[in-house]
Amino acid sequence: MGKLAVLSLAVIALAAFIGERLVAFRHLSLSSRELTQNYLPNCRLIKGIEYGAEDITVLEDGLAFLSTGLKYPGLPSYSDDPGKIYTLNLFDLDLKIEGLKIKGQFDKGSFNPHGISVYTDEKDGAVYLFVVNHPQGNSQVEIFRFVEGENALYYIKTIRHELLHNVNDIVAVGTESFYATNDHYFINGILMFVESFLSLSWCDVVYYSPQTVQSVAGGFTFGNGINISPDKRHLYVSDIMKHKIKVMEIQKNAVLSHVKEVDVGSLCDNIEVDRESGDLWLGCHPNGLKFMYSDPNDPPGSEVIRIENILSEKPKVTQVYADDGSVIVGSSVATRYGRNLLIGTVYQKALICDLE
Ligand SMILES: [Ca+2]
Ligand SMILES: [Ca+2]
Repeated sequence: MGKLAVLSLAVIALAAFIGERLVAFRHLSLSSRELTQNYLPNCRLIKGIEYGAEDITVLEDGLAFLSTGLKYPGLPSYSDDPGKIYTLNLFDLDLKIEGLKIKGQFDKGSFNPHGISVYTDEKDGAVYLFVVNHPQGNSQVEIFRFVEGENALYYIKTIRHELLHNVNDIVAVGTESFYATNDHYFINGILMFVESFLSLSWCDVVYYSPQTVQSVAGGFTFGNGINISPDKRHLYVSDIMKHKIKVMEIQKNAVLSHVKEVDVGSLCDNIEVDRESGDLWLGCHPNGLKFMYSDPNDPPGSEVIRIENILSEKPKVTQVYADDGSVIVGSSVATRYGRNLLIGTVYQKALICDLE
C-alpha cells in the first residue's frame, strides 16, 4: 500500500474515532434533552445571591450555609471578588443572608469555595465547616470551627495532599477526617479536556484522616457530590456523566464496598441527605452541553430530583422541580428543611420554594 493510502486510512480512522466520541459525548451530556417546566408554588429568589451558591447544607436548627462565588475553569464567573460563605436562618421570615467573618491566619483574598460539609462533634457540640477551596486554581480542603454567637468561622487548618488533586465535594466524618471526590484524574488543562472528551472513568473517592490518606473507590467519570446516610453506614456519590448515584457501604478501615447504582436520568451535582427520612435531594444539570456552553441567550436549565428509599429494592426517583433557565440557571444543590426547599446554582442565583 502506498504512503498516501496509509495516510488516508489513518485520517479516516481518526475522523471516525472523533465522530464516535462526539456522538458518545452528546449522548452522555444529554445534549438533545428538552425540559418540561415543573414549577413549585411559592418560590422566591434569595436576595444577595447573584454569583452562585454551588453547595448548601443546613444544620439541625435550620441555619443554612451557602458556598458562593465559585470560579471554576471553563464556566462563567460574574464577579472578580473572592468567594464567601453565607448563612441563612430558615426561620427568619425576611430570609436575609449574612456573610460569615473568617478569623485567624487565612488568605481571604484568594478564597474560592466549592463543596462544603458540616460536622458536629457529639462530645462538645462544636460545629466544624469543611470547605473545598481552589485558590490560584489549586485544590485543598479548609477546616473551620463555626461560632454562631459571633457569626464567624475560626480557621483551623488547610489540608493538601497529592491524592486530593481535583476535589469537587467532601463529606466530613470526624473533626479532621473526610471523604472527598475528585472530578478529574489529570491536573493539566489539555489532558483534562482529553479526559472529558474520551469520558475516561478514572476519577476516585479519597479518604483522609491525620493517620491515613487513601483512594477508596474508583471508576468515576466525573466524581461530584458525596454525602452520607443518617446512620453513617452508607456513602452516596454522584457519577455525574453516567447519570447515576452510586451507593457504597463503609467497611472497616474506611474502605468502601459497592452496594448498587440508581439511575437518575440527569447530570446530578451535589447530594444532600434528609436527616429524618434519609431521602436524597439532588441539584442536577438537565442538559450538560448547555451547561458547558453556558450561553446567556440559551441558558442551561435546572432540575431537582429526590430519591426515596434508596436502600430498598425499589428506590423512588422523582423530579421535584424543573426550569428551563428562565428562573435559575445551572442548579447544583437542593436541600429540604421543614417545608422549605433551597436550590443553589454554580454561578448564578439561589431559590427557596415551599413544598406544601
Ligand atoms: Ca457537599
Ligand atoms: Ca459539585
